[in-house]
Amino acid sequence: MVQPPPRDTLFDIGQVQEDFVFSERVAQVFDDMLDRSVPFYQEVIKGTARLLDIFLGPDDTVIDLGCSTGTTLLQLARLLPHKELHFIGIDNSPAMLDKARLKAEMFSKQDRVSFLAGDITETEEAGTGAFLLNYTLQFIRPLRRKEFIRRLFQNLRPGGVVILSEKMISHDPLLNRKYIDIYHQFKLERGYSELEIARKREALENVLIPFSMEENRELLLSAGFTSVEPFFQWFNFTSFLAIKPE
Ligand code: GEK
Repeated sequence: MVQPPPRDTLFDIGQVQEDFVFSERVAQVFDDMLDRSVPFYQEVIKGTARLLDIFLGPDDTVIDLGCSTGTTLLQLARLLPHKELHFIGIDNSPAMLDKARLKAEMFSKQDRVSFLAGDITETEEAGTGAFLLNYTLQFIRPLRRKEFIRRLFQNLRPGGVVILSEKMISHDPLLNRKYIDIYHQFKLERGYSELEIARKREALENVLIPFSMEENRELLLSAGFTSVEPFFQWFNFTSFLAIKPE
């Protein structure tokens, strides 16, 4: 029987006092953390599956950049068995990759899904069908983002796609504050305490640097993507589809 993931209490008992890092302790509770911290996480994966079903062909490769414990790729492999896609996850946290490999074995998906250690900003995989960049660009230094997105564009085959999901800021100060309040409420409703939320926000302060919708859109357009459209939005969380022209 599949056990539920261990509960995320990292910021409850003050286990994390320094800046946030993707450590062994974080990896252990990560699935529960994502489930309770990312609005409509599963819906975004299902939406991604619908889009990949349209834009990818048999034998295409899907690369998940910042794949963490592999949840997205394993779900996609389950949702798109007819496409015969190859799935590769890349992450630089060994603890996350250990969990991802274990889950791939548990769900008997190790033939289709592989996980590699590496820095995603150095990705070199010419002819890729799709790059997934879900809640990860926000951890890349802002000055490096333009070059990184350009590299992804170059490595995609014509007609290939990027899926970009991020927490975003609004340049309207009132809306920005209200969206953050609504997200705060979302986490309270999922069992996090005020103190846990405040501690995590502090730990992420210098680590997670969100861009606005416009800035993310501009990053994609300036790299050469032609169609750049949001396919999902929940207050300050947005997912984009960007298509490389044929
Ligand atoms: C999901 N996409 O389930 N190179 C490689 N990995 C990195 C780098 C880097 N430079 N920087 C950060 N990471 C996943 C969730 S989590 C989002 C992504 C979050 C990795 C880091 O180790 C972590 O596993 C992941 O990016 C970000 O949809 O924790 O909010």
